[in-house]
Amino acid sequence: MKINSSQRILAFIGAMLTVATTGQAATSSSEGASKQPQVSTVQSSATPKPEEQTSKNPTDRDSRMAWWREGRFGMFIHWGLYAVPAGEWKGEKISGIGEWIMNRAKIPVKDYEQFAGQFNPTQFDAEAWAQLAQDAGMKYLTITAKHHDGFAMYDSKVSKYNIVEATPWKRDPMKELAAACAKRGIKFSFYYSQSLDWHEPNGMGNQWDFGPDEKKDFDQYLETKSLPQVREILSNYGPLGLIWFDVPKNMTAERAAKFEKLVHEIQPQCLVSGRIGQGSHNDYDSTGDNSIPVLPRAGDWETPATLNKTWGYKKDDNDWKSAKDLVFNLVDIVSKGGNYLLNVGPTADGVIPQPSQDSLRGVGRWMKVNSEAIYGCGKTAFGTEYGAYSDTEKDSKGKPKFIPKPADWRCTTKPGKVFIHFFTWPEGKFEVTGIKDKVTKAYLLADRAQDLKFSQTGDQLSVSLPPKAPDEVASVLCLEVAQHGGH
Ligand code: FHN
Repeated sequence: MKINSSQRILAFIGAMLTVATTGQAATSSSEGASKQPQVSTVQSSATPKPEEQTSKNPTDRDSRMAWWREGRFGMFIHWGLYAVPAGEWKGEKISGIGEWIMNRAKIPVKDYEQFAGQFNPTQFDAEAWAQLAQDAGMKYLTITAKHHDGFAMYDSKVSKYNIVEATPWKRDPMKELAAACAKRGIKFSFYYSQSLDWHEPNGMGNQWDFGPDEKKDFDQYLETKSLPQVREILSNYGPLGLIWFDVPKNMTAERAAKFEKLVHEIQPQCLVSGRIGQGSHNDYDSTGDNSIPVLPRAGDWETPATLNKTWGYKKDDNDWKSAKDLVFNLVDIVSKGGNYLLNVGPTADGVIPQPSQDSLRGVGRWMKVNSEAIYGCGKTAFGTEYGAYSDTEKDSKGKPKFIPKPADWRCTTKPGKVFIHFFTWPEGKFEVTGIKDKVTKAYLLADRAQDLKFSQTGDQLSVSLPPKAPDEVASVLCLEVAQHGGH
């Protein structure tokens, strides 16, 4: 196969690519989304293009976005009544992602409501959850205030269908979690499903109890539940990092603008995630679920991703990603200019499954040594490491096919430093072409005291490496450069 230089990857940087990544730890594109027949879950058409994003006052946006761009790594938590059935209804295993069980099994509202009476998470420990996020090196935490099932996981005065009024537990976990995050400098944030609400006659999505969505008074739903609940979560839990809206079915630009206005009226610093609705109302873009662009991408964006196959807890889903997979994904995403929002799905007892904890702590051990090459880092200084588009082969849509290279290494950058993350340890030396700046020093983050020999001729660099990789997950080479204009 031949790669035409005109189709070299840099020409494609910034393209809206949401094809699954090709590396060793690649996750399938929109694996959850594909199991949800009724709604489109990839919002690329509804989210602004990067140039639209930056058309808002850039200084203002830059200052609001600063913590998010610095953090790069966040915890997503899907926790709700769906953790009670945990993937099973009337003795049958229900396929698909756990938090969609009400929809997938067409459970009537009256039956689903019964799960509230069984939800008693006596083992919930806000400190332990926030500590896990901190141990993993995560800088923000986003938890479901209300998912599509319509159940508020906080003390809501707008709807009695909430964790304080409808469960035997009677506690508001969000107050405790907000405090535990604040204590650790983790930005606390809420997920809120603004459009789908299977509990309400005028919310989108429940056509088995309430008939076709087209016949519903959707604005009545927005005005009486969705907007008032968003007002509550913005008013009662201190400063929020962001609100993560999701699945903007029927969210016209006019409707989305109401949500954006409300957020900024109450908390001007709070960010708005990518899936709010049509028009330019968000601060950053969200890729499809578990979808990592194949190449670097312009603008601010984030990949939301699962640790197994589900978001909400499902007792039979044990397809856990390893710490090595997760580190690869984190590095891969940061090297392309994005953030990684990684999900845990606690049980109805209030426990984050042990395999999730183990993998996240594995990431944390790697971060202890190497986080300098993640926090505040930008895109690769190269671009050739990913592969390139073929000028002869076409994909199923007739577009040039992307031909990936083996995911041996990735690169992240920050002013004055270029980091090379090795997933396959090179024998003896690492050679690369395309380095723009003069390298002044080279060392491994795992052994900072030991300077490595290197030679540079123009944009070609060769660095001598020890025979054995210092870290079996990923070893990071730091190149200090005299000047770096790569990001
Ligand atoms: O339908 C939801 C799904 O349950 C989950 O919350 C994910 C997380 O990104 N978002 C939607 C699907 O894209």
